[in-house]
Amino acid sequence: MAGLKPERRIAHLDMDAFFASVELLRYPQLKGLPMVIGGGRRRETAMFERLREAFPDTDWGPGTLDRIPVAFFPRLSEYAGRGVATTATYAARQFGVGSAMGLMKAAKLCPQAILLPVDFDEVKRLSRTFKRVITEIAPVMQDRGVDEVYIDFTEVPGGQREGGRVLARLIQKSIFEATGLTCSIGVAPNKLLAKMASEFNKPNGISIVHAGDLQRLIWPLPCRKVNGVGPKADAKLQSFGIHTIGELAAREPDWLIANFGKSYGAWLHEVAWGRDDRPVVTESEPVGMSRETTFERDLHAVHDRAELGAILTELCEQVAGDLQRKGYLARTIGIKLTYVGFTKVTRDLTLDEPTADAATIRRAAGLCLKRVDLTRRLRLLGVRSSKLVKPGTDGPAAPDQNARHPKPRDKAHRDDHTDLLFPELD
Ligand code: DCP
Ligand code: MG
Repeated sequence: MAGLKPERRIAHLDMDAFFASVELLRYPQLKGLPMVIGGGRRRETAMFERLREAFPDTDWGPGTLDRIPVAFFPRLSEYAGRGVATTATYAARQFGVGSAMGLMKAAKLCPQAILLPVDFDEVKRLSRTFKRVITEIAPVMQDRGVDEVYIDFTEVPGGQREGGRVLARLIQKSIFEATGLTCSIGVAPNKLLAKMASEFNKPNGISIVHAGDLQRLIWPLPCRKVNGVGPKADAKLQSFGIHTIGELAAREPDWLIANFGKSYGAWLHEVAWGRDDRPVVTESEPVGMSRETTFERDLHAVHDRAELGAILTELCEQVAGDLQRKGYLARTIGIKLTYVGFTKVTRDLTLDEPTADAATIRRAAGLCLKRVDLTRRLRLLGVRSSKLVKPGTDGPAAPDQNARHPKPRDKAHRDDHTDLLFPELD
């Protein structure tokens, strides 16, 4: 079989109830109980005060966490405020509690659930640990956030056995040994299908998908399961009577393009047929370089024009410097704004020629700024370069994996206030 290319096997690994599982390592006596993670400051202080009162002879501290009686933990029913759940254990999910749900609403569904805040430091530490375990076994890994990664199994010794199941099992076992945490893994011909497959057997599951399984395993799923079909696109699909991926696959590409635009429509057709050739991009290849700054006081495009202009120029110079130092040119330049009230907007622009020149980046960033509302006060401004190329090579150094699939862009529109800020661009 020499010379034959091995079948592409891509895994998506996602930790199970990650933030909650991190707390269970510290408090193993809570295993199996409904627990919700969310809310503000750490509430364990109150718990320790009550413990010391009830058991003054015990030295309650970091070494005795696993001995705290369950009755002493804070409950969801005691919560008052506007916080939301970041996650819930599977026992709590049975009551209908889930991510992004208001804690007061969650309390109605499952008042007895234990409520703990997120320990970000611990979450980050364990995130680094499980990713290191993976790269020691399978080096081509792409970070997708704190609790998920893509892994290319194709060239890993044993990565093809049982469609990837053997390697997936080894990774699960190694992560569990190193951290005590469980995860779920989907292995498929590409990232798109792997991402869906990792959800099939949660928690602590492995799912293997082959190209021939499309009809049986993927087509019955709702369109929303496709990473890149958001609530808006889903609502529009539903309005056409398209509920499942199979129904999407049945539509003509021309019809999809006519109704969803050239790039998104074409993409919808491809994903419905399970097609996706995006590579797994490792950390060493940057997808973009960006700089941003949060202002010391909120700024206004008109009243603080000079200051904002100077900040933008400086950010562009920093991005240009980063690109030059690392030896890249960027084809796309974008900006990011956060308004007072935390609404965020981004705009980008693809250049005819890739660049690392500060003035060119500044001009492009200025054009992007013309496409946003500048009547509102700003908290943060950022400049991002992406679609990087190494000079002397044709292709992209790394396609922009962070950007979701192309979606219809907002129409550029003129805004007179930006002209005040960037008169030189006219
Ligand atoms: N998270 C968050 N806010 C959300 C969703 C998630 O802060 N709206 C955090 C908490 C999760 C972590 O990100 O623990 C990972 O998100 P997942 O969607 O993977 O959810 P879980 O890992 O908690 O659960 P699952 O077992 O379904 O993956
Ligand atoms: Mg998860």
